[in-house]
Amino acid sequence: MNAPAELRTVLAACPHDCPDTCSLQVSVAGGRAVRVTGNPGHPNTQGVLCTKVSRYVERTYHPERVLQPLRRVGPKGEGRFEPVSWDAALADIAARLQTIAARDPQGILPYSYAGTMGLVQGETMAMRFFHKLGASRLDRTICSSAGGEALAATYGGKVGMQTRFFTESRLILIWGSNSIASNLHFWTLAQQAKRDGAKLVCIDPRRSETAEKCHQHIALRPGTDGALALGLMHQLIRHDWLDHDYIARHLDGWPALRERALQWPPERVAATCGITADEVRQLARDYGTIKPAAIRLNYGMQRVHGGGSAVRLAALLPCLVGAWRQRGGGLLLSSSGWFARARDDAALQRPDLLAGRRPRTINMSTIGDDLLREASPAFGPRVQALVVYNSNPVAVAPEGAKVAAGFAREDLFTVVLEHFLTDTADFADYVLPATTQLEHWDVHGTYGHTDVILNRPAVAPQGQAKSNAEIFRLLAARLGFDDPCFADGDEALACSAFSAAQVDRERLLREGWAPLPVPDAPFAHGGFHTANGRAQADPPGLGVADHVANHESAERTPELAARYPLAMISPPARHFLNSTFVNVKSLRSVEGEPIVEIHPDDAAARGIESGQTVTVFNDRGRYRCKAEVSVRARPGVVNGLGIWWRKFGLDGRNVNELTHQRLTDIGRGPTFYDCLVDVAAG
Ligand SMILES: Nc1nc2c(c(=O)[nH]1)N[C@H]1C(S)=C(S)[C@@H](COP(=O)(O)OP(=O)(O)OC[C@H]3O[C@@H](n4cnc5c(=O)[nH]c(N)nc54)[C@H](O)[C@@H]3O)O[C@H]1N2
Ligand SMILES: Nc1nc2c(c(=O)[nH]1)N[C@H]1C(S)=C(S)[C@@H](COP(=O)(O)OP(=O)(O)OC[C@H]3O[C@@H](n4cnc5c(=O)[nH]c(N)nc54)[C@H](O)[C@@H]3O)O[C@H]1N2
Ligand code: SF4
Ligand SMILES: [Mo]
Repeated sequence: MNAPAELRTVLAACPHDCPDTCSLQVSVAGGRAVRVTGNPGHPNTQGVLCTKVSRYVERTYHPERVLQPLRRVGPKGEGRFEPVSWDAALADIAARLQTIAARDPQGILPYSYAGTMGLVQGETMAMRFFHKLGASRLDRTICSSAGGEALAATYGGKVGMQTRFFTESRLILIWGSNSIASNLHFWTLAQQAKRDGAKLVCIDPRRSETAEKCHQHIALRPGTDGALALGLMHQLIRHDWLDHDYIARHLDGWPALRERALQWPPERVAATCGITADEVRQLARDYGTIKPAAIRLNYGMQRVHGGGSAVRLAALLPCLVGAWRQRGGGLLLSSSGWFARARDDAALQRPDLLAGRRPRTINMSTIGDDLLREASPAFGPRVQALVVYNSNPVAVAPEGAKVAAGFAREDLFTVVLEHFLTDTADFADYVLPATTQLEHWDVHGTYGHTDVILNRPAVAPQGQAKSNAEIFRLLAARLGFDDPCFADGDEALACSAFSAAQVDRERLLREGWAPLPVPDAPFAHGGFHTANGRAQADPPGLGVADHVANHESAERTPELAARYPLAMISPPARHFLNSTFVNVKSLRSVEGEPIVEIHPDDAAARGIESGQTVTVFNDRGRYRCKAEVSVRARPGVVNGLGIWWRKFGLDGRNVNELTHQRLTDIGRGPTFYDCLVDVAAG
């Protein structure tokens, strides 16, 4: 009998697009990862991981992992491939890209998002490569640009209160966030505050897992948060629950905003939001009188036409009551701005390699239309080559039928760096096997706390997998790019990405994490990151509005609303991470099948029962799934939980078959939750 292999522990980082960015402990025996657990030494992680990432070992050694380069043999979309050598794949890819680049490199488009949030395997070597090439640039808007730009315009950056002090809050508004599913470690802190007497209020059209555990749930109509924020301001003014001193010292543009807020009495807000006037009054009273009051805003509320304005208005509330004065008060949407200040993106991504060229920019949220667009003077050349990494656009981008049609173009050359044959990889000319987080170096900032987390490789790359950075280095070499920056290795990049002045690198290497120097109550005395240090109620050039009606709504498109009377939102399912993990059996079996939640009244009117197959449809398409008749849905709103792979759907489609490509008022973001549909049995 062999002696049991010695168990080794490697400190790593959760790579996923989640505000918690946990510090991981990977147990390794005999060169194989056997377990991933939370690092008890990292305060935010507290030794606990979510169910999904506890399964990371299963995902890494999944029998369907792509472990060698693949070349397409069948029609696009069918996912039939033959193995090829790295040498053959790289030579052909380089030749094809070179041919396109010789005519106009803007015919080449990178497509990536946050499959990993690591700096090294994210946009460092990849950006250098595409900058040197002069490829089209990608506007990475698919998740957070509406809220992010609104927040930055208001406060000068994506900054806010420190997560750990939510334990000291006495009122927490959880606004547009299903924290139990998507921000678990924050939820732990909110629970602690609750035990200490805090009141928790959830503002969300869906009765989510989180909403049902809060003291109060305000189930407003999707896309009406701006009106609610104005209604709260109205009451703060009327009852004089304002911190006049804080406003005078630290807020610009209050007089005009005050006038606008006065147009929003509780009755008007109630009618717009589909809630009661008493709910508005009570919420305002709580917010105006309980201290410290904290808002956990999340991106769920900005996936609608007016998402930017709504975030801007909600974000101003803490200034009005002076909530920033205490460390348990204020607001957190994203903390990523603290990290941006602690690194030099120009040094990492090297935009200087553009050498004066100014390639066009394509918005990732309109990839469906843009892949189908012909060359024109306004658009530039047709997109002729796509290089996809860290993203699964065929499943996650809006108006899926158009996205799939674009990817199916015979004249499009598509390379996908992936772990699995996703919906997107099925359309690739080449699939290149990428390493997972257990197999490469990386370093992570985050958007939900303020610690840098290091990821050391725990095991060797599986099969022939290579890290994204290594793949771009190899492609750079094939294209003859010999700038010294293409020789930088993954480990060196990871260790030097954050400035030594801000991050204790020794500690990072030793403990796997290191904090950024962020004050406990960063804006107690103002000092926002705007040019003049004051918060901006009406940032110049932003075109901010009051409540902005949804693109698809009774207010804006009454004819459409008559035909499609139900609003559909499609928030994430708890056991998936966007479309990641959908192919991990143990997690898929918990989620069961793709479902749409529908309120009992709406179901009864359509003769629909729980468990029945239904068709959700609008002018863009139809999507079949199982109905779940449930008060998780409010009347008039259905919840199509995402994001399933199309190929696991009942009819080879997913919820994005129904969403559209119109954008947000601020930040050019997608409007996934601004979508009218109807549902029929069968
Ligand atoms: N388990 C899990 N965790 C995740 C993800 C995942 O897919 N699964 N995704 C990750 C990603 S990419 C992100 S960006 C983050 C944050 O992702 P978010 O999109 O913020 O996701 P949620 O926390 O689910 O919050 C969305 C909540 O907003 C609600 N909502 C929808 N429309 C509206 C509206 O108009 N107003 C208001 N007030 N609420 C609305 C939804 O019902 C849902 O409960 O989570 C990350 N964490
Ligand atoms: N209807 C609807 N659509 C949505 C949303 C919604 O709420 N509703 N949410 C939107 C949001 S918030 C987001 S952020 C987007 C997310 O969209 P994406 O960023 O595309 O996220 P994922 O679907 O998780 O796909 C990430 C892919 O990256 C791969 N990957 C992970 N690590 C690596 C790596 O190291 N190397 C390589 N090469 N690949 C890797 C994974 O295998 C996975 O297939 O979806 C959006 N789409
Ligand atoms: S997905 Fe989020 S909660 Fe889960 S391990 Fe990763 S960072 Fe932690
Ligand atoms: Mo996201």
